[in-house]
Amino acid sequence: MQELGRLEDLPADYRAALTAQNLVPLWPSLRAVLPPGKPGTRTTPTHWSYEALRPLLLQAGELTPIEKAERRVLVLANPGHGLEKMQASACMYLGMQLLLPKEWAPAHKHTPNAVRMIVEGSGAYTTVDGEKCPMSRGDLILTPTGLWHEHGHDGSEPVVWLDVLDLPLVYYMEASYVTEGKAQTVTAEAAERAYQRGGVVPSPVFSRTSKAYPMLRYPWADARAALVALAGAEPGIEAVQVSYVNPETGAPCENILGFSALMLRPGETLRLPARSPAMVFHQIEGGADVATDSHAFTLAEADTCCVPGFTPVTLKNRSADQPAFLFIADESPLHKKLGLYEVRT
Ligand code: 1HN
Repeated sequence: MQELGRLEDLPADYRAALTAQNLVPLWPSLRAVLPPGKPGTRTTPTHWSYEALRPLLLQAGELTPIEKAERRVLVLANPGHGLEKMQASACMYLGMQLLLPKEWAPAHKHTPNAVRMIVEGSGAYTTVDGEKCPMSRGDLILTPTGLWHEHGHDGSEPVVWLDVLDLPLVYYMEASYVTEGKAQTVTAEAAERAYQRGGVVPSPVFSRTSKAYPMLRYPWADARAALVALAGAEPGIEAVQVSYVNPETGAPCENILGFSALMLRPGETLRLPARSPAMVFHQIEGGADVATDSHAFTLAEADTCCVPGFTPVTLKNRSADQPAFLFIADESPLHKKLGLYEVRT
């Protein structure tokens, strides 16, 4: 590939004249913005240990009252982007949020899409668009763009969850903002029961729902049972994986980020090909080794890691006799919608 001219090759007065007119020569930067064969990536494979972060999160509970935090979160920031950018990858934000008994995180709505993966504790709930969603370990609760949400806690132990948002993308688009509101009136509880079984959906008076987000809570017990059933029904299947989808359309449950759950069978090693979107892995049950060509992590229960796009990943169940369960978030709906999605085998 032809080496291109550098900025320093240009006379200083010419460069100054360009700058004065808000002009920039492309050629000194062309290879950086358009590298050959594969994109450059700031996203560095990064591991966050729950055991290491948990005491710091609980300490935040002592140091900062909920009124002074609104959302008491420690952000899982990728050092490759710079910690202050609060990015796990180009388009994904991750945070561990703590809510203590009796606390209340007030209602708001915003343009970025969020999901919560519940990590520990019980008795907390989040109310989304009037639907009260109880939180327990492994549940996935959606807070899509524009829906009111607030969190409360009637239990007696700290509750922690992992927030996954498309905030870096929406912020970069200069489209990120919040609207504050007052406490919602609860209009539905456990509404996900309306979508209890795959293949049958509610059809009141023979018409299908037109709600953009018909299902907001995906209980872990159901996703886990689906994985175990899939493993039993399809013993030869390459990956025991289920996607969180809109039960009316089959499309990804949110517009920008994609979410799935994966079961590693006892002793299983699974090789994922390089794909264009970055990925996040969170260990729900068991333990797994995660390896790229440059990094290797061991995920203990409740640990989280991220891997950049265009990177093959090997996942290995650390147990020879128990399954391991992972929650996966990635940028694939966005890549697919934009026509940028690639798999390299
Ligand atoms: C947010 O609204 C929540 O509602 C958590 O719990 C984390 C991070 C950035 C922007 C909005 C929440 C968030 C957030």
